[in-house]
Amino acid sequence: MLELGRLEDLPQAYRDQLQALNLVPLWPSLRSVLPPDLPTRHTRPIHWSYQALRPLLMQAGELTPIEKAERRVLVLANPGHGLEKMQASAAMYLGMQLLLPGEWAPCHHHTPNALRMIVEGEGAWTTVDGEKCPMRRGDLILTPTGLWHEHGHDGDQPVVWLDVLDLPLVYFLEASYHVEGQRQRVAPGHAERAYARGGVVPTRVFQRSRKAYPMLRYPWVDARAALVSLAEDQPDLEAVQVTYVNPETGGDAQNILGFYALMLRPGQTLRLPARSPATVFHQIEGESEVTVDTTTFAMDGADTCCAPGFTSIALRNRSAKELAFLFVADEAPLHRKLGLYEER
Ligand code: GTQ
Repeated sequence: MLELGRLEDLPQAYRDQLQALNLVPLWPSLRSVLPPDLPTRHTRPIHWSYQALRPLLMQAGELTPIEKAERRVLVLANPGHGLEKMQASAAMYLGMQLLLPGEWAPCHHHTPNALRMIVEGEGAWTTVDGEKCPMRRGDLILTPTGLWHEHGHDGDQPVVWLDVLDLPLVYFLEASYHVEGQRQRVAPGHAERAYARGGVVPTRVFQRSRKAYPMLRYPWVDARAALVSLAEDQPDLEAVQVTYVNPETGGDAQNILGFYALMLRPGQTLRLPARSPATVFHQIEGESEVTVDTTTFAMDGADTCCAPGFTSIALRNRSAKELAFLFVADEAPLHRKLGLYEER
């Protein structure tokens, strides 16, 4: 490879003249923006233990009333990006949100796409675009870009969920903002019922009534049953995995991030190819182990970890008897749309 000139090789007077005109020589920085063969990744393999963070989240409930927080969230920040950047990866933001009985997180919409993966508690709901979505463990609720959403809680125990947003990307694009609104009027209907059977979808006479995001809640009972059926139907299938899709198009549920549920048979190890997008894993049921290159994380219930892109990943079910279920989020839809997606 060519040895490129350094900034210090240039006369100071020349450098000063460049700076005064807002000009920068490329060659001293060329290798850092276009490194050989492998991109520079600030994302580090990081694990967040739910058992460790839960008491701090509950303490936030005592320290900060919902009126002073709007959204009471502890952000799962990747130190590789700097904690203050609140990024799990280049495009993914993760947060653990707490809502206490009787609380209400007011209605708003924003440009980043959000998703909730419910961690614990009963009786909470998110109303998205007028549809009241009950929140139960493992349920996935979409709040896509621009759709009104608010969270409420009629139960008697704290409710916690994992927020996954494409906020870092949208912020980087200088396109991130929110709009405050009024409490929504709830419309009848639960789209997950209308779309509960794969292969048959509601057919409208007037196509113009079609919604960009027809299904907003993906109940865990259905995703889990799909995984168990898939494993039974194909005993030799290695990757027992389903993708959360838009049931009208068959494409990814959201535009930027991809969402999947994965089942590991008792004792199973599953090796994934190194891929360009970063990936997040969240333990829904059972106990597993996630190895990212040479780093291994023990994943207990509700633990979350992330893997940078271009790393090889191995998933192992630590139990010889029980099934293990992981929720997976990645940046693959974004990489595909941009033509950057790679597997090695
Ligand atoms: O629940 O609407 O974690 O607006 C960050 C920003 C959650 C939310 C977050 C948000 C929300």
